Amino acid sequence: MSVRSEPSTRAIGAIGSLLSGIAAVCGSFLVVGQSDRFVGAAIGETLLEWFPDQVFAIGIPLLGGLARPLLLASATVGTALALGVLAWTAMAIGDRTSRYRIASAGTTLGLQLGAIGLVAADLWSGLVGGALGAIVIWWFTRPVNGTNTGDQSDTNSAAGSAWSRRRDILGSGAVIAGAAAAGWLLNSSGQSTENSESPSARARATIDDPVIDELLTQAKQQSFELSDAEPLVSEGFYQVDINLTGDPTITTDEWSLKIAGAVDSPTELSYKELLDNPVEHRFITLRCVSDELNGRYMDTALWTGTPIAPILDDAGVGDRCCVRLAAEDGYYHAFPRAALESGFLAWGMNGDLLPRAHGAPVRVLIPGHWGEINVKWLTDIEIREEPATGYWEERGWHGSGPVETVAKLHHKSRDGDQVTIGGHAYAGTRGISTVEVSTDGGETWVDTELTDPLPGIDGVEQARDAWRMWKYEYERADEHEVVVRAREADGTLQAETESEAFPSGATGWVRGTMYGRQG
Ligand SMILES: Nc1nc2c(c(=O)[nH]1)N[C@H]1C(S)=C(S)[C@@H](COP(=O)(O)O)O[C@H]1N2
Ligand SMILES: [Mo]
Repeated sequence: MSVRSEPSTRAIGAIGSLLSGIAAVCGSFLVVGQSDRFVGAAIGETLLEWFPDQVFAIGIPLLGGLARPLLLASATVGTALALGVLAWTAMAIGDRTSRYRIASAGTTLGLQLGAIGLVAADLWSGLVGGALGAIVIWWFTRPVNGTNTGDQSDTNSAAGSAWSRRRDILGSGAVIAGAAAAGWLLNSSGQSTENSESPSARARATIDDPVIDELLTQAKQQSFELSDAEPLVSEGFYQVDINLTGDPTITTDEWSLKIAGAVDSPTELSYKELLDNPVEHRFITLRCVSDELNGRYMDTALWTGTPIAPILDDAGVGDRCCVRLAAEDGYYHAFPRAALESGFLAWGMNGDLLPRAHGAPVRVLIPGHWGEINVKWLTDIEIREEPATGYWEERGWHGSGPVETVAKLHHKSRDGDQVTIGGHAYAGTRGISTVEVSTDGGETWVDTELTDPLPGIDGVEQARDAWRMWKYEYERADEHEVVVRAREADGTLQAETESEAFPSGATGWVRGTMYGRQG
């Protein structure tokens, strides 16, 4: 007697194949945990490859830090559904044969193993996933009306059938929960052993230098206190990178920087050797090219590291035109060598060792350029005779040049008629001289109050590549429009023409509505 003779075969088949798909995903998770060999993550990575603009230019500004977990979750759910469809197909194929259960379960195993194995490029991930998916199908293809219902067979075949299905569902649930729990346990213990050796665990490991404390204290004192704007040293530095399932973990012992390509003497520098170079602390602002005009993908930190130029000189890079940087996470970027010459190799951030999220153990910082060329987890510098393309350039962005000038309007508050507005202004190495505000829709403009420039190296010179804060206080009762614009050090006005962040960075003047006294 086949399952076909049951009244709700379709429903049972649907439930069974759905559970099979979920079990297969959990099986994959059981083996490889939350890594890039987990089938849900592999699909997520593929989606990211296919729709980078939707994810990075729309998703991240809209959803912030939730964008990537949501992408991973929906890719995982989608994968479970797709693997369920494969199991459903397998049941249909199996149905036409005499050895129904073996055929359906076997086909499920084959299809799911193949799909997971190919997508996640991992045999064991596929094998365990497919096996759990097949077990579920094995249960759901059990004939329940005949003599095969085992100890549950009774005179009332309908009741026996119902109980039997309930048992299948409970069994599948147990398989799913067991695999998920085991995967989670194995995964989290695996992570913690990794972390115990990683820079982030030794972490909060402070860099012992009183100069850092002085500089941070000074930045704090100089900051305007605006509740909706970061102080001069950001408390929550933004994070943008291509990694869906976790950032690279490289220990300082494992790490080295290779300088190769068109150089006189290819060099490999260990972490210890790098730290033997002269140490500097620099305030540097980073801004992502995908940052919206008034977005929050712009932040400042006090970075500890060493200038890169002497290191390049030692390797003998001559006057080659171009460089390509590569990182542990597979990210790469290419740009003119001249820009790299002014760069900085950072291993510290705000007095701590560089956090994992920001590129531990070492990242590069290129003054005045968009965030994307500030390669994190840097491992390779290739000096080239010819230009190359970068990860984002291959996906349509133009973010390897200098930043656009911007004045943001992040803070708006009112106390009766007393209005306070403020934010940050940044123009890369061109520097900011003034920020102007109009409260009449652009008719008339007034200068705002600016924070002193952050100190530069040696505590004298001002930081060349850091933002300033602006603030304007005035009296006004009604709702009105505010427009803000910055001037660079040489007086050049921030561009008024409006353009979207994609592909080469947002431009225009930030406008906002200041609410009136009655709300
Ligand atoms: N290795 C690596 N470096 C990277 C990226 C990345 O995905 N991988 N993203 C870049 C982008 S687009 C930006 S805006 C900055 C962000 O640096 P943050 O995360 O420290 O703010 O890092 C850049 N460096
Ligand atoms: Mo970016």
